[in-house]
Amino acid sequence: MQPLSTRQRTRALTRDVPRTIADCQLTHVARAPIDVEVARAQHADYERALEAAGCTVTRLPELADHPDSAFVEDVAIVLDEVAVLTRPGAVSRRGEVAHIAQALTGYRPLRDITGTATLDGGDVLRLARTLWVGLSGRTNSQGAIQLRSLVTPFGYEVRTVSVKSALHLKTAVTQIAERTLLVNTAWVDASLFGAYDTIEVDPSEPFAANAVWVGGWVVHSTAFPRTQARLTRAGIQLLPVDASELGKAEGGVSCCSLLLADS
Ligand code: CIR
Repeated sequence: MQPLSTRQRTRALTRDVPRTIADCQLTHVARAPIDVEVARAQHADYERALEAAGCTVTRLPELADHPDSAFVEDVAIVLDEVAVLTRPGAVSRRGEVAHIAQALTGYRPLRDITGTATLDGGDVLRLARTLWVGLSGRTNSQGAIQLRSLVTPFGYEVRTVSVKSALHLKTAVTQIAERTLLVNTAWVDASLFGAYDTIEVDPSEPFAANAVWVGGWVVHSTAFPRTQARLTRAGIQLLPVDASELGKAEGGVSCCSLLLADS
């Protein structure tokens, strides 16, 4: 791992957990009571893990009218050259977009997904200059087509992948090292990512494929010890966090931040 001083800084945008989080969208998870204070404490630990990985964390203010607003990953795709504001598949989440636009102004030029296209950031996995877009219950093919037209001028390729049984593509696969992906092969066809090595989640931990790779570290939920043992054996440096309370809102670790390479 490079020493911190020679690495490019990464800014992580997070948003305070709203007091209304119990009213969140749920698709594959049964509703259970959520303790807002516990969720906030875990969210703060997550921010500390990002800082330990070398990020500068900027926490955006609470949006009490938007129960899912801590899941900032879904409302923008931030690249070095541009930020694409999404049009979330869940109607209840569309009001979050104007707020993230405000937060991103000044960091990147902004573009929009419009019309009947839908796109959730959790469905966009960037691997080098390729954006893999999961076609899911939240993201439609028009969303992928619009994203392609917005990012092609910057030299990105957009490829689509079908997502089965998972909320988002990044529920099923995330990058955990330069050439390595963490994947649940029951939910996504890993052979598509041929050039990458893969580590499969432990079969008893289907939700374990979601991780944040930043600064040479992997932030990953302690709910998945068997998968973490696999990662440790593979030499992956983990920053484990308890994300169980936000997990009740169907949030993984990646969805709680937007990472921006600071220039
Ligand atoms: C939702 O259903 O939209 C939220 N309750 C959870 C969003 C999780 N986002 C993500 O994994 N990227």
